[in-house]
Amino acid sequence: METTFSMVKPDGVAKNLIGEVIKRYEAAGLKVIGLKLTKLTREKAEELYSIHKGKPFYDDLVEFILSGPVVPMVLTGEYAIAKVRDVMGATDPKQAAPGTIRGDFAEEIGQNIVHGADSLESAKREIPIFFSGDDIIRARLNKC
Ligand code: IDP
Ligand code: MG
Repeated sequence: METTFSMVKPDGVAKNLIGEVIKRYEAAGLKVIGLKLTKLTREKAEELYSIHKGKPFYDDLVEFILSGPVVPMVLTGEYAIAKVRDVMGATDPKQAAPGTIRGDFAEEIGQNIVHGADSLESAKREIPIFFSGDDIIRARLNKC
């Protein structure tokens, strides 16, 4: 079992795709154990994307993620990290296969509907930016 982090980005929320994203994760066998609708602070946006600092698209990325509400979530299940990445599809929607979230709903790389941790290390770093231990433990206690 693995635990990972994903987030519906502002374009996904604006396009009413919150349910669609969650539906696809659940259909892939993943369990949602943490979930909220929130707006990022600049500090948290910069923390989430700190690994991209200095890249040409960094400023646009931070501005975009601050442009509207987001839906961060914690997911658990077998091979959760790889499953989330598979369900999301390739970073660039033009390369993303049909049947993936990005392949089906995104048009451009800067606005690609979802974020997903790319490794266990990333998940461990990203989850605490959005959720306290209590948020997730409470969900587990409820036998989610
Ligand atoms: P990922 O979201 O598939 O993990 P990353 O390489 O971690 O992709 O990049 C983070 C986000 O930055 C992407 O989801 C995408 O929105 C944006 N991004 C990545 N590469 C580019 C680029 O070359 N131009 C513009 N935006 C990019
Ligand atoms: Mg990434």
